[in-house]
Amino acid sequence: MTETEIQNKLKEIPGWELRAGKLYREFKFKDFTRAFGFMSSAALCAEKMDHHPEWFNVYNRVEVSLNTHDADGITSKDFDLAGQMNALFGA
Ligand code: H2B
Repeated sequence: MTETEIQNKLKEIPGWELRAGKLYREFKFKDFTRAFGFMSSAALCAEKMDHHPEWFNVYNRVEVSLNTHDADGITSKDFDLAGQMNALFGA
């Protein structure tokens, strides 16, 4: 996807931005249990899609970076997973 295509698609998925060539969003939760529950659900979505996030968790915070290494860039799969994560998060 071109930078313009990416910027246009980003408008459809609240909270996500382009950072270092990847789709990036920080999710914040009430506590660790909720953060980890989100990660468990997202992991099942990711596995089903065979598309896996790069992520970092400390306590109630989950930082997610998405790209498609097979394509060396951002593809519709990244937007698909980002949308599913937003749906799980509820925003
Ligand atoms: N996840 C992500 N984020 N990008 C990929 O290119 C990718 C993946 N490729 N998960 C898949 C697995 C590939 O390596 C396997 C062999 O299908």
